[in-house]
This record gives sequence, C-alpha cells and structure tokens, in this order.
Amino acid sequence: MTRIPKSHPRYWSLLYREKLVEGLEKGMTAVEGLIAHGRGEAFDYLIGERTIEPAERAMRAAVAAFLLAKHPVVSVNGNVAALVPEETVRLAKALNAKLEINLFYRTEERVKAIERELRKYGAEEILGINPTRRIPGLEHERGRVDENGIWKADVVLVPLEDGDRTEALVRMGKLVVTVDLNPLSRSARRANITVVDNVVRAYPRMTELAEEMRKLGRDELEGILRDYDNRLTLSDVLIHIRDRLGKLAEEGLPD
Ligand code: PTJ
Repeated sequence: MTRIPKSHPRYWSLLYREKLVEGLEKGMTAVEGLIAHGRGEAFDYLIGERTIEPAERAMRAAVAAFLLAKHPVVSVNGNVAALVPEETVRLAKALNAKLEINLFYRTEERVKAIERELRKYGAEEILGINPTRRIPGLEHERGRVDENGIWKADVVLVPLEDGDRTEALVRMGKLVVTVDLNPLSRSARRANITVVDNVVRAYPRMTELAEEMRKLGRDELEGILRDYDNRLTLSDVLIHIRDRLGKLAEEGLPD
C-alpha cells in the first residue's frame, strides 16, 4: 500500500488496484475479480468518477427497501471484501442487515479468508460459511446460499454481481439491489434497484443515508420505493454519459 506516492494524479485509482492485489494475496479475491475491476474502472471514467444524481436516487430507494425489509441481507464477494471490508460491515449494521459471503467462484479457502477480513472489522454473525440451500436454476457452487440468509431474505444487496444470479434471485421473489458501474450489464438491467456507482463511494453514502432515513416513517419510506423507476434511472445514467462525452468532445479534454 506504500508503493504509490500520494502526489500521483491517479492516487485513488491506483490505491484501489493495490487493495485488490492485496485481496488476491490474502486469498479473498478471484483472479477474475481483477478483470471485473478493470471493466468497472472504464465505466467510472465515463461517468466522471463521482456519484451522479441517478445513483443517489437509486441509493435512496435501496435504503428505503432495506429499512422496510423483514429479512435484509448484504452479500459479500471477493472484490468487495478487498475494496470495502470495513464499509461493508458498517453498512450492514446501519441497515440492520445480515452479512452473507456468497461467491461466484466459490472455494472454501476464499470463504475463510473473507470471513477473517470481515471479523477484523467487527462483523459478528457471518452467513454463507456452510450454505445448505441452492438458488433454483443455478448450477454448481455459485448457487449455494445460506438458509438463514439469502434463502429467506426479502431484500438483498448483491454488489458487482453476475446477471444470471441476479435474475434467479429476482425470480425467487426477492427485491434485488445491485451496485454496478456498468449500466449496460445484465445484472444492472435485471436488478430491481441498480446503483451505478463505484462501490467505494456508494457504501459510505448508503450508510449515511441509512442513518438519516431511519428517522422517516414507514409511509414515507414506502413512498420513496413506490416512486422509484429503475428503467428510468438506468436511462438517465446513459443520458449523463452521452451528455458528458458530448461536452468533452466539444470543449476538449481537461488536463
Ligand atoms: O468474488 P466472486 O467469486 O463472487 O467473483 C466476483 C466477480 C466480480 C469476479 C464476479 O461477480 C464477476 O465476474 O462479476 P462480473 O460479471 O464481471 O460483474 C462485475 C460488475 O461489477 C461489472 O459490470 C463491473 O463493471 C462492475 N464493477 C467492477 N468494479 C466495480 C464495479 N461496480 C462498482 N464498483 C466497482 N468498484
């Protein structure tokens, strides 16, 4: 983590790359996770590396859904464990949600390494260590879920997720929230609420929102959720990218 000088103009971006490499070295992150991160970085450039209004709107709806939920679950994968372990534990606490380790490229070693990392940041109950249920229609390891977690969840946050699994969770009747920088991905389009933002910005903001919105009544939370339209949000993200690129093309790129 000390390899990058703070004065580097791309310090933050390089820092998060280092975190992922460390995640790999600790046995938490899948090699494929590095590729997924690169795709995310490319979309973050297009968005402007900041939280845009449609993402804020999606986060408010997501937090409302979580505060209204009976069995809310925050799912953790290898990229998230490397990038935002502490923020994940904080977010789950603020949302009163359970934490479940749920991996696309599941191995027992990776599960244990992620569990260790989450415990370091104060996680108590961690589900997904011995999953006994299987998401219908999903073959092999990636469909295994915890009976007391994702299996019975009504609202679930699956960040940086695969489209198939998102779709399967929606088919099970769950309200699925994803955080995904690619507004065109299958999971972005299949989820009920898609936060198109970098997870490193989204998790702290969602935690703040949870603390603020906890004071709202159920009626108000239900209203926020009812008024939310994911198709419109995704289309607003694309409009943001189009307008931003158009402006940059006309004005010239900043230094
Ligand atoms: O740890 P595992 O085994 O569960 O595997 C995790 C990965 C991410 C490897 C797995 O879920 C996977 O292959 O995902 P995909 O299908 O590549 O989708 C990941 C999505 O997350 C892509 O659309 C990326 O653009 C997006 N993404 C990458 N980094 C970030 C991101 N979105 C938000 N914040 C990021 N930092």
